[in-house]
Amino acid sequence: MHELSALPYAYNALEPHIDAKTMEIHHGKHHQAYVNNLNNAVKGNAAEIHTLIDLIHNISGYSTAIRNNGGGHWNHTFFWGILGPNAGGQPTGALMDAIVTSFGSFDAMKEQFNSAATTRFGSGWAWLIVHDQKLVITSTPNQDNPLMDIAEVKGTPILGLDVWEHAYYLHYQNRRPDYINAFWNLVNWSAVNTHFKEATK
Ligand code: MN3
Repeated sequence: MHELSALPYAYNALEPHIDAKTMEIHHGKHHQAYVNNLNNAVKGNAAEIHTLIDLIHNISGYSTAIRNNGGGHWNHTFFWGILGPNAGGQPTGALMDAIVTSFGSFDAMKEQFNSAATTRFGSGWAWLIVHDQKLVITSTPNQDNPLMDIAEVKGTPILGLDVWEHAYYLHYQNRRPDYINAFWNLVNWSAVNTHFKEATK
């Protein structure tokens, strides 16, 4: 049985960048629906005994419902974890060094990430991933992610941004670039650094 975890902060904790109503609907309705639909999709078949991460890694072997809802569950759990109040700024240490090595500067990485997030047509995600011990920016459609065996660019996500309209439409309407800029004020670099260490050890 897959379960929705409580948010690690209050619904209004990310204001003014992401409003409380958006967070309440995003976590309590959208994420909950991915969890419920995933449970329904695995019920009584071979997928039922597997962990979420096992399903994700071998997603080509499962149904579209498991791909969409398993991806939705994994992606949102990851996303809540790399956001936080009193966050933003820049990373330090080995992560900052890796960003400079891979992109030239922190701002150049941001620019490339923003471009991936802005140009992802329709619904999907932008990612900063570890790929062959290097940092790479990519994006995926729908609820796919770079851990999936079907991903065009595979790797381990250390930062991700949900660019589905449900993530920003109440407050930003059609202004996806404003939402993307606001996102940088919420990045919990300490959590991103933990993912980076895990992915490069
Ligand atoms: Mn979402």
